[in-house]
Amino acid sequence: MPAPILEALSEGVLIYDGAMGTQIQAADLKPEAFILNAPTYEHPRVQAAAERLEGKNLDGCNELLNITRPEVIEAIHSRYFEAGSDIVETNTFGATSIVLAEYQIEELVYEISLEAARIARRAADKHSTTRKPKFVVGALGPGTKLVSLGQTTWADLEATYCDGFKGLLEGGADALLLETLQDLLMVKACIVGAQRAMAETERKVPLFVQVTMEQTGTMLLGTEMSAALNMIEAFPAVVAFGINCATGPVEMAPHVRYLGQNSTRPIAVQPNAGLPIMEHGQAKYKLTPEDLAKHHDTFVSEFGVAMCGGCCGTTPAHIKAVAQAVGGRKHSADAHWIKNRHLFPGFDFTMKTDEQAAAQSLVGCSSLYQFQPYHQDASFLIVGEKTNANGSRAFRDMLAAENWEGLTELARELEGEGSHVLDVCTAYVGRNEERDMRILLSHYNRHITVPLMIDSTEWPVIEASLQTVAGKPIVNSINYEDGGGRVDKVLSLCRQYGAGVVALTIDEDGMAKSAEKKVEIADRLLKATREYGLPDHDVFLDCLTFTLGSGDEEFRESAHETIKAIEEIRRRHPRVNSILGVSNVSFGLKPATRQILNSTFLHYCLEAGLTAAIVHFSKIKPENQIEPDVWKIATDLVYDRREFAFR
Ligand code: THG
Repeated sequence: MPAPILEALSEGVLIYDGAMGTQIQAADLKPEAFILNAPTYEHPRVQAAAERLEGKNLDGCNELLNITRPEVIEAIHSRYFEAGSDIVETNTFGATSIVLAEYQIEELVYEISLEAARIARRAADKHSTTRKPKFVVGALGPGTKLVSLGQTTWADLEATYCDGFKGLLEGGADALLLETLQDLLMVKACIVGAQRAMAETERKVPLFVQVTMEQTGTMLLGTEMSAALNMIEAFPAVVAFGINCATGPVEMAPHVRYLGQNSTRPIAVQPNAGLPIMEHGQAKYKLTPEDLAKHHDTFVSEFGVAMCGGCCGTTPAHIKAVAQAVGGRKHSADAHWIKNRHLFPGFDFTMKTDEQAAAQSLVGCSSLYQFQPYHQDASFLIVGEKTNANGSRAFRDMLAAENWEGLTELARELEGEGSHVLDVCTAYVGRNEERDMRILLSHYNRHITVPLMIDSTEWPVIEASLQTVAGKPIVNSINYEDGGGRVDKVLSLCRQYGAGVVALTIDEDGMAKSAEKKVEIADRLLKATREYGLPDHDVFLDCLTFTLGSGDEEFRESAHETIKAIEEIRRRHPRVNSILGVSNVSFGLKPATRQILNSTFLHYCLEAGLTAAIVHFSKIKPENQIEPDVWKIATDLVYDRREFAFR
């Protein structure tokens, strides 16, 4: 059974409310409203805070009004319902410990959220009819600190958003909303916090996410909409996605169009009443109700927007106009999410069939800044190999010296050479891999624009890494060496934090040598990734290759076996990606020889259907830059044709 709010959403366009802050100001409250004073509060922690604060005025803390002036907040919700809102947001924009600490009441997150949800619930129940139910969305804002800039931590965010959402859930919210979000790393921490709140309260409701696009056309830290959407779609719990605040509908239009063309989830849009105009030192919002309604009309009919509302400067009059224009309208048939709706009955995104995954327009990964498609026209997904403690002396030396700036510079160089993704590994004997990953990735998160591949076999390192990089990374890697325990652990991390995964053809007997064995393990790995609901396109099968440089008789066929396996896997699982650490093929040979063998081997792997490769890209040469006789020798070596002599 889909949640009631989703059932209503499936019928047609739903109307959100407008601004809360301006309505509170208009209520012309006396200073006492911002003082916790009565010793009669239901909650012991609120009573204790009242005593401790000794009548201190917490002017500006609108969330406090949920405790001190519930009737004022309820009246505002009621005015929005009367204007035509189907949904109101709880008065909890700043109900997190980070914001409430500014008023020395950081311990009241839960109580404030609980009361806020109860207030909105009362208003919703009073205005509901069987034909037209009204809904409460428990909404938390971004707070005042940016985790990607190190101003707060993942753990603090996850904990306080979990707390706030628990109050909202227990107070009766029909759905949860994260709104006005500015930092993709924060988005992830808050989504994880929301899911924890649902698990701990045993109340599962839909989760909605809305980001804020600044006038510059990106999120505050420079994130493009494509990166935000790509990351969000990796979280099955997020049922609707959209934007609110910062600008009016005119400035939002390009983003709304983008979502209409690319989002598989219903779209929500809550613009400000235009850009603010300063008058006597005060921001004034001038967009009229009729104009807001006109823009929403376009958004709904042309871009398939499913939930319409307003943010700063919008009033019940705005909502009334919007509700009259688009309330209950059937969804436009052209929107991407509508075209694919049959794939998501009840808007349930939890298990992805391959068909559902194929509906996704944004197949790829992302950084804090950018979306990176896995499929590169006329090329392959180039994964830079040098940001690896085992793969580069320069990297290792700088890691040992804790030269984070130098390590960042090295990553920038790889980016400049054309790498689409960087493989990052800090596993180095005698050092703390997890600590090094945390520090390094917090630098890369901010300063590197391409997405990252987290190269580690230890799940605690992987989890710490997933809590440090924004966007949607790729985890490198899983295998069946230990029989499957680690596969399960790491796949559940990929699902929880939203990541793609590299899967190696290694099992209890070690690294697969023959093509048959590689294909067999690949099938087993794919069975697991599908069980965890990872779409096929987020899986990179790695058929692995041994070095041809040892001269060992046993390994002469190994490159050819790898090529055959790549071909067969491509045939069997066309949507799955494949990847190789190409340089492994030439370990032990001289640098000049390695370049040639790596280039030749990569060439044949790509012909066989390889879609991604971990390489030192500037050292890869195309066939036409290698002497034909040298190319032939390298080819003979790759395919183990025995007439050559190779030194
Ligand atoms: N599959 C997956 N991940 C992988 C590998 C793989 N990660 C690690 C590795 N293999 C791929 N990365 C590298 C990185 C560097 C080298 C080889 C593979 C390399 N480095 C030079 C050397 O060791 O001689 C060092 C050069 C220098 O010091 O600068 O060859 O197969 N999924």
